[in-house]
Amino acid sequence: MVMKLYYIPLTRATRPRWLLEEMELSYELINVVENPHRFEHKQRHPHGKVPVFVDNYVAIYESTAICAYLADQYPEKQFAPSSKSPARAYYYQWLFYASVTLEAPVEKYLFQKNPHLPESLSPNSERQSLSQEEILQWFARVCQPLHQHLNNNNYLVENQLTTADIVTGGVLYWAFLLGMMTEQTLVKNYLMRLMERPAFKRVHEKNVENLNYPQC
Ligand SMILES: N[C@@H](CCC(=O)N[C@@H](CS)C(=O)NCC(=O)O)C(=O)O
Repeated sequence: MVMKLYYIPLTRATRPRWLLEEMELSYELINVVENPHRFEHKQRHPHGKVPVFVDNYVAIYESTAICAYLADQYPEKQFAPSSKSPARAYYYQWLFYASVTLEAPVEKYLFQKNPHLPESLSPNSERQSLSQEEILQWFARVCQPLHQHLNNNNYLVENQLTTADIVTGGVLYWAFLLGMMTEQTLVKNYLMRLMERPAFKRVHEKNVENLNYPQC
């Protein structure tokens, strides 16, 4: 069975897709937006969201979990340090840092800048709890550890590309599209290097809808 990725362009689903492209694996991309029976998708994801990944063994959701699973399934591709190595601890640290700590202000900013997004995605009362300035300060704070690390390193773990960079790059790309990255020079340079990667370009060039804004 060919692996399947249920997808919407410029959502968090681009992260596992980017990893699949980096790993040069073959997969079927199923654009959920184009699916006239989108309600069927609720059988795959409890909230009808993307990404969802299906192979012979699993049918899972959560973009970071999918990326971590893929890295472990294909150890020969070397997208994760071996499970017993100390590097693995740092790999986990950055994977979780990206999807929990770094992403929080980016998502907050996205909803604040787009009041038209449905209330079902984020309650309106929540959206105005911080000003844009306060969210940008929050983002600058959570970028600090990355900034420090990137002072001496090109990548997050053992100075080579891992899944932690893909997930972090995916979050930073959203921040970049939202215009949040103004002062974080080293972090921005890191993102620019990631965006130069052919696999990243393939994912975004094949973006037929020509979107240039995160989709939530
Ligand atoms: N934490 C989840 C978030 C999933 C999520 O919120 N997906 C959004 C796109 S980024 C979605 O499917 N939105 C469409 C909808 O809710 O109808 C992940 O990382 O996979």
